[in-house]
Amino acid sequence: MLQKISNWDDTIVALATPPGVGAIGVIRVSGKNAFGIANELFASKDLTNQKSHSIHVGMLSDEGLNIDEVVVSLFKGPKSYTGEDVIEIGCHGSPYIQQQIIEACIRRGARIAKPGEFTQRAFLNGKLDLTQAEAVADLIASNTAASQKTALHNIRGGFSIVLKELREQLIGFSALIELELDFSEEDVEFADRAKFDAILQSAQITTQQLLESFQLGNVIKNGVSVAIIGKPNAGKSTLLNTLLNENRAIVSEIAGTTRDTIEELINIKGILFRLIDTAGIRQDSKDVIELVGIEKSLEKMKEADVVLYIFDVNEMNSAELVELEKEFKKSNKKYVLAGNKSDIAADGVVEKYDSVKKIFPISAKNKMGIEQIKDALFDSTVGEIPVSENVVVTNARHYGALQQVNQSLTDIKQGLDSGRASDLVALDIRRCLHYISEITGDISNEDVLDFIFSKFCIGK
Ligand SMILES: Nc1nc2c(ncn2[C@@H]2O[C@H](COP(=O)(O)OP(=O)(O)OP(=O)(O)O)[C@@H](O)[C@H]2O)c(=O)[nH]1
Ligand SMILES: [Mg+2]
Repeated sequence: MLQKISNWDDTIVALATPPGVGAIGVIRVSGKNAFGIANELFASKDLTNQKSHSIHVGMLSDEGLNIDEVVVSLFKGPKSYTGEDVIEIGCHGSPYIQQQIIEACIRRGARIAKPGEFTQRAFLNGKLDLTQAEAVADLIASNTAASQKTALHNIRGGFSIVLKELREQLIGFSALIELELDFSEEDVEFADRAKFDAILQSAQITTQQLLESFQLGNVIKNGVSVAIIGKPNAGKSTLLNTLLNENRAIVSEIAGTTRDTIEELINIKGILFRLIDTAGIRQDSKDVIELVGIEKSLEKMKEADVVLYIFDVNEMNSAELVELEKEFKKSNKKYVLAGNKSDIAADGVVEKYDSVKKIFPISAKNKMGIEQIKDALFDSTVGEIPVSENVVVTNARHYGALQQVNQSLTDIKQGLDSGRASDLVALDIRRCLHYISEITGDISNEDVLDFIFSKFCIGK
């Protein structure tokens, strides 16, 4: 494991809670001198004599001046988050008090932590592997039940365990091949090729399942983007407001009301959907601003994971609907068709479309058919992704490395099938192991690590 840290002897300090006024704030100190620094500021008792994992209430003061009454928690390394001695000072939630405490720590030799440095130290001290460390960032960023669940699973090493098994299989495999190489002069075959095949197959299945899970992982982490598209006055903004349950967008009977796109989030069955209300698309506009808006609508439609196409049932005709569907199919776009203003539709109007295409009759204004629209959005996107009960890959870096693992496995398999020399097969196995190690961080360069941890917030 990589063991390089710029200032290993440093003691770092940072506010671990969000900046600003709150009921309490927590300041974290980690490093060789954490206990010494805290002790100098804490007059009530000698903190260096206390048991690990204990908490102490008392006055924190600096150069004779009281700063705040605080709760100090002690964690002696290696049984701490970073693996070093860690002190957490719980103070009152005034930014002024927090600043004074941080400054007092700095005067006694600590320095401000870089973003993610606490977790980086935890990684470098072997407390977490890289996938677990990255899961810490994901957990902090989680905003739905699903993203919380996957991040927690990965912090507990869910993904690492699968990778470890894969690695062990390949190492066993590699050992046999290397052994064969050592005795190549004697033309012996130690490795049982049938067993090899079975191991390879199982490794390939695992890798492919992980790769497939990324589709779900991506949706869990980044949500689904939905472009609400339609002609002017179809009711796009009304539908956005109804889905959000608030008057977010301006609605009017004037065609061309929405000019700029509006984006808002809703949670459907634990997944975030990003709704994008757009300018109504029409061919004959002469208004320069509206034309820019229409251009934007088309762009959003292209980028979106799914298009929610809304039309006025009283103005649509079957031929147009057929044409529309063709367009979506041609561009391979997922879509949901909503026939709006069904509240003022004449009898039989809605039914007439059913022979053409499945549409969802709704009334955005009267909140009718809205649950069906939500279900349709979910089913057409998340619903089509195979649900994995196992580990879900949510990280693009992991996905990239897994693709390389998969490619190496294919190369190994081809090598074995075509009777390629064992030393060449051994090379492919090593390449495969290399990519697995890259995911867990057993092999990484410093730039990659700095990049990963710099995405954390300070204090984590
Ligand atoms: N009767 C009825 N009227 C509706 C319904 N939905 C929207 N409207 C009306 O249709 C008009 C246009 O609604 P908007 O939501 O502004 O339409 P839009 O598609 O956003 O229009 P642009 O922004 O101009 O492209 C408004 O007067 C709404 O009140 C509905 O379900 N039933
Ligand atoms: Mg609008």
